[in-house]
Amino acid sequence: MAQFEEVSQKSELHPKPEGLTLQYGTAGFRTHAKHLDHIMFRMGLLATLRSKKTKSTIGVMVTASHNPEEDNGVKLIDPMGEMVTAVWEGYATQLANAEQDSLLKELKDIIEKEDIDMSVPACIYVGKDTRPSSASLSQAVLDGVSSLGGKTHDYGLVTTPQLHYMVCCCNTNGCYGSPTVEGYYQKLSQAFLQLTQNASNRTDDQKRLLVDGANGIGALKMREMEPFLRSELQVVLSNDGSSGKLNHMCGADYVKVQQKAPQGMNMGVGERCCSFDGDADRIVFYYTDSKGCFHLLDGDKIATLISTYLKELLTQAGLNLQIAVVQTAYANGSSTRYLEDVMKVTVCCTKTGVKHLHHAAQEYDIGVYFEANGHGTVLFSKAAQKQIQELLKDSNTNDERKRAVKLLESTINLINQTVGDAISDMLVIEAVLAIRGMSVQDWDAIYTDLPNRQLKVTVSDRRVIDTTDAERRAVTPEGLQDAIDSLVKKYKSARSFVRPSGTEDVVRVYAEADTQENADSLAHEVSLAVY
Ligand code: NG1
Ligand code: ZN
Repeated sequence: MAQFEEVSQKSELHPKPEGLTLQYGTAGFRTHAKHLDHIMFRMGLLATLRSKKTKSTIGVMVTASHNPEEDNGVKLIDPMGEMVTAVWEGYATQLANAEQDSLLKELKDIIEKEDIDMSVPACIYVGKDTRPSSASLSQAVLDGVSSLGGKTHDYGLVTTPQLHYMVCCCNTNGCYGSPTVEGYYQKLSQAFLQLTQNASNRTDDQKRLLVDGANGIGALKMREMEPFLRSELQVVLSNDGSSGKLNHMCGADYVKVQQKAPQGMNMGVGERCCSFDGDADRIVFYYTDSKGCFHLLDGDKIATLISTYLKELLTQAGLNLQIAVVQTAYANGSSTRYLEDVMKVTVCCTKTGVKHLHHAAQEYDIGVYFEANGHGTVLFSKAAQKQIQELLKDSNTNDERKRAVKLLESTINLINQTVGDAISDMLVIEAVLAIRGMSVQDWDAIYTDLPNRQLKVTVSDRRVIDTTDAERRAVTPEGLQDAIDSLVKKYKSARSFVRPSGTEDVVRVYAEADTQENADSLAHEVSLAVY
């Protein structure tokens, strides 16, 4: 068949280094960019099959998020903007690891297993981040798609969540918005401007936000979006990519893990600051107090602020909808306690990786999910959105209720429900703080984080560690969990767990305790037990 002939020919231009095996991990394939050309071509092929199978547009994003600039990666985006299913992750690994001479066999195997009608047209949206390797790697994706006769739309430089948004817009016939970067800016900025109209007398100081763009795509897109915000948000951008290296001593991951401010940002005392990661799907906030002490407001604090705000609006609107917050094992113990005991919201814990949180959040009327590292969003069920719309149209709704329902509607429009989105989350937080008249210090004071520490340990084979209970307990190797348990017992308010990373060749160690010294030494002792 001609379609496979072209695959054969073109795949020779994107050869797989013999013996190299890679896995579709927590966020797709991710490794040094030099190993990825054949993976990109093959993901172009797989996305085409997925598009034919689902009769929908599929996205392919070329990025390695918070990883160093030398790395790169790729992930597929399913029709509604979500991650692909576990079965298709398996196909991705199968196709990626096929030696050159068995590529067609594996491809046909997937077509057969999924009973794919190859005459169905395919359409693939492609996006990339600002890494030097992204241009040629995304070209390899385009080659893969065209060799199977699929159509492509190359969005070029976009944030990961922008591409998720485009895919969702396309597959919902524009109901979610218009599938252009401008459409994205318009939808979000209109919602933001509507929300901030409800915050009277904001001073210029309150409108000012320092943004660390991680020297990546988020900085570029923030610049593009600024005019749409009509000075209601005055962004002071640093690490904008003009001189520094991507994610180097800056960005959300650096700030969260190091628990310190990024380099290159000129922070005044008490000023509200935030950092994006390399593909702008994560955000953390922070400030420095008058004693020079650094305060981090991470994904847990973001989830708490947003769920408090939504809960209040639901009460004002008289809507009986269930809110739940979805976290992972990395959530600070204080946040979980606050959410459960004070706010009385349902909290559930899933494995690391947004696909797990996303699925759990879909179970509720309103599911707020955030990883502690700042990756997250809010999902509103169809039924919840319908109730909100109906109440808006109901002429019997009084003014106070109407105001709350309108705020809910604009908040829904401001949130990128397809995936965590640094730009959208930033605007939501700014709007909530403005509406509630809160400073970053007020927000920080909602609860006090337990001191914590995250460490990485390099071992010969991280996969010997297997976990259970949403990764909070190690099942293998034997004796490891007992060792952790007895170390934890030595400290007050302590908790610790280990798990193999899905994006790096390391084991991650997490510990929290009553003091920073104790959290540090517990993390250190547990990492020795991992060797
Ligand atoms: P791994 O490397 O599996 O821990 C990291 C983050 C995840 C998620 C993915 C994808 C931590 C502890 N882990 O996964 O939360 O964001 O990267 O980017 O932050
Ligand atoms: Zn990211």
